[in-house]
Amino acid sequence: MSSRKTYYVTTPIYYVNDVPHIGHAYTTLACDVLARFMRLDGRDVHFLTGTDEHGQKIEKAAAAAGLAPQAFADKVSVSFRELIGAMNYSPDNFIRTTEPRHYRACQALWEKLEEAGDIYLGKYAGWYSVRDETYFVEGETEVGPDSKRRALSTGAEVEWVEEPSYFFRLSAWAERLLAFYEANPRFIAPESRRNEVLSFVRGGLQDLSVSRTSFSWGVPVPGDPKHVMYVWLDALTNYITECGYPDTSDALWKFWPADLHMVGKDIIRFHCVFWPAFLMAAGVAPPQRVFAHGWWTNEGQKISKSLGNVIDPVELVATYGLDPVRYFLLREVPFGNDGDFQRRAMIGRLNGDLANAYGNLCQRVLSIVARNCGGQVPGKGPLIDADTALLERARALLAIVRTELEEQAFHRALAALWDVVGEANRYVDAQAPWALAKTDPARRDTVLWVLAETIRRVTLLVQPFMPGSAARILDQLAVPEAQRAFSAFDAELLPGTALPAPQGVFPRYAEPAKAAS
Ligand code: ME8
Repeated sequence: MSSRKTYYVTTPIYYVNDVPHIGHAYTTLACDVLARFMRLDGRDVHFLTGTDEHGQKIEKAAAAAGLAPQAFADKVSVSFRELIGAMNYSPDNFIRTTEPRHYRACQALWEKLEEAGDIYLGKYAGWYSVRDETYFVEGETEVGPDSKRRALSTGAEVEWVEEPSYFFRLSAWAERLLAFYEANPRFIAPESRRNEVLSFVRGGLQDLSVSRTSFSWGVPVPGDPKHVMYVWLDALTNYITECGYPDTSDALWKFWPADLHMVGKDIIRFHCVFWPAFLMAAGVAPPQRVFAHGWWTNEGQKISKSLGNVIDPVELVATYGLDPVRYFLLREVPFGNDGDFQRRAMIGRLNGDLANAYGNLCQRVLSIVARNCGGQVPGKGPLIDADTALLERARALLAIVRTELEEQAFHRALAALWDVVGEANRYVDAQAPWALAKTDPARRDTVLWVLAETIRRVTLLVQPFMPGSAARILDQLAVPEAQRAFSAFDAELLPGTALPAPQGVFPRYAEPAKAAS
């Protein structure tokens, strides 16, 4: 059995009512970078994503598509699975809520909640938004000029629901939740979201309807199959289904409690209020952390199907290349904030940070080495202050990136890496290795070695963000596969190692010429 420290990271499971867009791609990308980083850093990682397939919203979408819910879910779930290849994600598993193991986990959790006295039968009468799969009290809604009632927070239409329902005694959990947040200050991030959750819980909690009777597409309630479970109780449970729940002797149970549930800010209440309450009531430890990131808009507009401005990640990758898209999404916007997708900014990052700064650094260093050093890692002579200063900055990066990623500050991790790229480019200009060729070839070799070694360190840390490009650069430095984990961060490049011919990794993006009319 492995004694390495575990790391369990999850994405939300996405509704299969529609195909994935840039927002879904973003959340999974953030998790992918963390999973890859932690693996390279020696952790025993489990990275889970998947699809949320039950509930009224899916039932309606299936009906609109003229398909049975299961057939519809099977079809749309595939488009989320295909995104894994298109975006080069590295999940360890893809879970679907229609799997038998998930029914078992949901029903086992339900029985625990019932045994604990936290579930009772009553009747729900109130507003419900199918789009959000959320209950709203009247004060959270308003009637618009079109005389339709909508939820104030999401703008989604609500409908009046009156039906027998089981309730979870959420009202009894407010104090215990507040004590839990107090004892676990890292549980909700960023800070602004934490404040939002605290004030919601301090305002008092109402019991939560956890079953529905007016449709049947869901997990049946044990002992009362006229009821299906509320889709959020079902969905949240996926995180423990994966670890074998209720079988705590399952090999994957070692991953629970999860290190991180990554979510968008729209679903924070479900993850930070309902979920820890369900788990504590069932005697299961809550997750360690929930990070709620911000919302992407498209050139200033909310991304929506009706506006016709949904950004397709596959198309984006086809236009700009996979790694530039991965880089841009995590570099452009401070993680946690809302972001506006602008093609100009995308092209600016691609040509500026990637082609001009990093790509050019690699290209010019490696091509001088290829031309002047016999296609080998150059010899390393005595170091001067400028050399050790640059090498020290590169050496310090591992600790910096580790700290930033513990906080999910992807943008700061990348900024730290690119600071060193900038420093290295200034060092090339200052040391001018091309001018040393005639006067002092030994010194020229040392300068080139310092640069190659700096590129190696930076690139080891670029791997989680841009795995394909980083691998190509490490190949050009002849860094063996076995030396790409961070345990080899301090293993320096060996002078004399044969290098393959260099090749550019980040081509500039040029707007396609407009077709002549
Ligand atoms: O909520 N910007 O699924 P969902 C950034 N099934 N992120 C966005 C985004 C945008 N414009 N649009 C979507 C559900 N997202 C439930 C989750 S979990 C137990 C159940 C991302 O398909 C963001 O992560 O509506 C958001 O939380 C998620 O997609 C919602 O996906």
